[in-house]
Order: sequence, then C-alpha cells, then structure tokens
Amino acid sequence: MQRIVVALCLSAAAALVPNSAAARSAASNAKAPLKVGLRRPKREYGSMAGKEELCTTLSQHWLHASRFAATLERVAPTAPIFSDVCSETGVTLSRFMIETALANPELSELESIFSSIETASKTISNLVRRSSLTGLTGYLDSGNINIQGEEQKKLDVITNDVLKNALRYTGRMGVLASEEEDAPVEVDDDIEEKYQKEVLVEKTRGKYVAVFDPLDGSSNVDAGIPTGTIFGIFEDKQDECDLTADDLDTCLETTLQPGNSLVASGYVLYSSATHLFMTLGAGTYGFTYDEHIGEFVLTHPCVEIPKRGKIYSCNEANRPYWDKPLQDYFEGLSTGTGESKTQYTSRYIGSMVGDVHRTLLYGGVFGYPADAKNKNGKLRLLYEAAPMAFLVEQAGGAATTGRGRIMDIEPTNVHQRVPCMLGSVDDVNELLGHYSKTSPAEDIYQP
Ligand code: FBP
Repeated sequence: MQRIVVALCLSAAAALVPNSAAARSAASNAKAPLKVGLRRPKREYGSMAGKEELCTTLSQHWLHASRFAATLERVAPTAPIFSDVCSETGVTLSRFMIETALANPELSELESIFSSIETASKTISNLVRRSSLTGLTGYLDSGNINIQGEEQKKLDVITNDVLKNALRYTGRMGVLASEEEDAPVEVDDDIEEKYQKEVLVEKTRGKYVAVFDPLDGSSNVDAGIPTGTIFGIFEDKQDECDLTADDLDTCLETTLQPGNSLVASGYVLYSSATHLFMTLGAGTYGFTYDEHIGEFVLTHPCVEIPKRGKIYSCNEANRPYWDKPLQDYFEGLSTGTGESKTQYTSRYIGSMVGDVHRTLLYGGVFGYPADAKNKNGKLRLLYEAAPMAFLVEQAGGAATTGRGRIMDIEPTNVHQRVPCMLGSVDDVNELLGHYSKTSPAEDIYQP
C-alpha cells in the first residue's frame, strides 16, 4: 500500500495558520488554490537551498539515508490541495485528513482513525484537566497492578478505555495493544451479525493495528504536570487470529512490527495547551486544540527540529549508573566541553510526551538510556520509543539506542523496553561518536 507524502511549502503553510497575517492576505487574494507541495525526497533535498550541505557529515548521510529510504517506501501519488482556507478556522485536523484521503483513496480509512483519536484526545484532555474536581486523581481502589508491575492510576484505566473504544468503533482496527493491556486485544466487529444483512465487504476485521500509551507520564498527572497520549498505527499483517483459540502468537505477530513499518504515529500533549503532533511518513505536523471551535487546528506545519540544540533532558539521578560513553557525552554537554563548546542547560519534566515535544520545537536531546538498574532503559519500544522516533525522524531529527536506529528494532514482546535517545541530529550523532569509541560488549544494554 503506498503512503502519502505531504509537505507544506513554508510560505503556503503560514497562510494555513488561522488569523495569521499570511492567512488574511491569502484570503484577500484567494485566486490560486493553496497547494500542499509534493515532497519527492531526492528532488526535495536537491531543490531546497542549503539542504545539500546537510549531506556532508556522516550523521546527515545516515539521517538522510534512513529518511530517504523510509520516505522512498512511502511516496504517494498525490498531495492534498487546500483550494481555499477560511482565515477564521484555518486547516483543521479533520480537514487535513479529508484532503489527504481525497488525494489518496487507499488511505481513506486513516481519516476515521484520526477522527477517533481526535475524539478520544478531547475526552482525555477534559478528564485530565478536571480530575481534581471529579475525584479522578489517585490510584484504583482495587490497587490493580498492570503487567509491568506498575500500580494503575484511575486515569490510566479510564483513558485506556476511552481510546480503546474510540478506535474499536471505527471498524478499521484488527488488533489493539496498549500499555494498560497485558496482551493485544483483538477487535472482532461482525458487521453481518450486527446489521443482519449480507455484507458487501469480505473482511469483517479492520486492516490496521493500533499501539498506544493512553496516558504517558501518568505518575505526574495528579500534580497537574504535562502528560500525554502516544499512538502508532500499523497495517494488520494477519487475516485471522483468534485470541480465544490460544492463537496469541499470530495476534502478536501482527502487533510486533518494527517502527519502520509504521503507517502513522503521533502524540497528544495535555498541558497549558492541548497539542496533537502526527506524521504519515512524510513530515511532521502539529495541531493545537481550539476549545472555541472544538477542533484541532494546524499551527505547526512541517516541523523541522533544529540541527543542534542547547538543552539536554534525562533523569540525571541515574547518571552514576550509565555507560561510560554516555557519562562522557553528558559531561561534555553540561560543562560546555562537547563538540559545540556550548554549555547546555537541563530540562526534565518526567513525562516523555512533554520532554519530546519541547525537544522537537527547541532542539537538543532527550532520552532514557540503559543503566545498571534498568538494563533495557525504561521506555517501551512499541508504543513509546518507535512512534516518537518516527515523528522525530520525519522532523529531521534522529532516534537511537546508542548503537542502532530505534525504527529498525524488531520487537519480540509487546511491553519490551529499549534505551532511547532522540533529538537534534548533531546532538544524537555526537552521542554516537562517543559510543563508536567503545566496544558494544562493554555496553549495559545487550539486545
Ligand atoms: P508511563 O508513565 O506511561 O509509564 O511512562 C513512563 C514515563 O513516565 C515517561 O513518560 C517518562 O519519560 C519516564 O517514565 C520518567 O521516568 P523516571 O521517573 O524514572 O524519570
């Protein structure tokens, strides 16, 4: 199945942001339709002035190669066109997906999937913001422990149900896997039985798999600190798997796919504003929830992470237990003796979505590496590290374990953890430089 490539050439992009000067002038001279440019990788790098020099350093070459290869696989025939944009409303997420589906009919089912994620996000945003008022703070009275040994918060379970149901109701999902579910959940929506009529479609099972962390950073939620939802969408590789028939392996197979098979991924940040950032494999786009119109509106078209940042973000309490390359790397950043000779500052929210969101916009590096206590790190590959790596790579950044690309890791378990370092390409490659001086046999993380 071909995937879309949409890229907003920046001048047009600005005009799509509601009430911006560009939007008003575009509205006044709304002659030619606003075209979402078609990004063909090779030409793109060729055409965009200044991109060539990015290919000089190894990292750029590595980055471009991975991005190029990934994008090549995902080139789609047609880019959505916004013939005109209301200067009051701007481009909403639902309009963005409608245009994308119109331009790429083979992707039409993603439209309802994103619409369901949008509905769930609005509900979760409301639940989180009002939790102190509605008694939804704290842990379950039952003291339920999830498969990862974590005591579940009330909001962990409720947000899991909200997102699970929203995705189920689309009729597009075959299997769902969540941080809060011990095993993948098969969605069996027998349309024939439900509507008592001959179904036209052969398959009653949806053709997508969703993996998600319904409330990332939930340990912070009662303190009103930013939290988020992380999601990834894969194609369902299996026609049939029956969990009741102990056919778990088959169901697992369709869930355990590497990041570079993702069709789409994204996160929703519940903070001073509610943001939804997403990718379909050609660029990363950010939408902001406008309560006034009840819509997510495009505010960050074509996100490009800075090539290098000045901020590092990790739980420094674990520093004494890190690998030597990592200790040397962060020593360089915190003392200004690293490659950039710049002393970085440190920011750490302790919610991956919040820390990745800031890193995407401001640059720098975020990570949860392996350490003597957490030999595989803490973040889960399938529904935390891989979806975020896809977003960061599509914004021009990089994501690594220290030895390899997160997107290339073949998962072996739904809840497996992986060391994850991501961010600006020069920052991540400086880290790779440190690891290249030591042998993998010395690493704490032994995949
Ligand atoms: P969950 O809250 O979804 O389990 O996610 C794990 C997480 O909270 C990440 O969001 C965050 O980056 C990390 O753990 C923080 O871990 P620590 O408290 O050890 O620094």
